[in-house]
Amino acid sequence: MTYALWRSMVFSAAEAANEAISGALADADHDGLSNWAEYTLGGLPKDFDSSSLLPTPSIVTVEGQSFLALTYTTQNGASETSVTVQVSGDLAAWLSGPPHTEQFGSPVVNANGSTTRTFRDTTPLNNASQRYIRLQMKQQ
Ligand SMILES: [Ca+2]
Repeated sequence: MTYALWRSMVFSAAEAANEAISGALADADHDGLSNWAEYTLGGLPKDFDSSSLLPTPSIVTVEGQSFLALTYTTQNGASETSVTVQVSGDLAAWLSGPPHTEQFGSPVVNANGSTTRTFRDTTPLNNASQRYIRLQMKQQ
């Protein structure tokens, strides 16, 4: 589903024609998530629902070592967006993909068709003075 199709489904015709309401960077419900993030994460852009959509950080243990992890859910069929978990030791250089991050556990397909995934940092917390993790969403 393209952003344009989603936009036409979740907004009225008048709202869909108004960039300030339904544009990708607008936040129609003022919940802190842009419409693009709502499209990516399966939100309802006219419901104040960001708290249930935000990625969830955690610490996971692998072979006795602790790692930062991030769990997030994406809307299936959001065809124009890509999601990447990124890690950093200094908030300046953000890295993703092998060898910096790896999937933790298997993806879970939810009853509503969305998919929940967890990715973890590959740098152990015990070996680093600081580690950070975030979710990047971008148009593809
Ligand atoms: Ca919003």
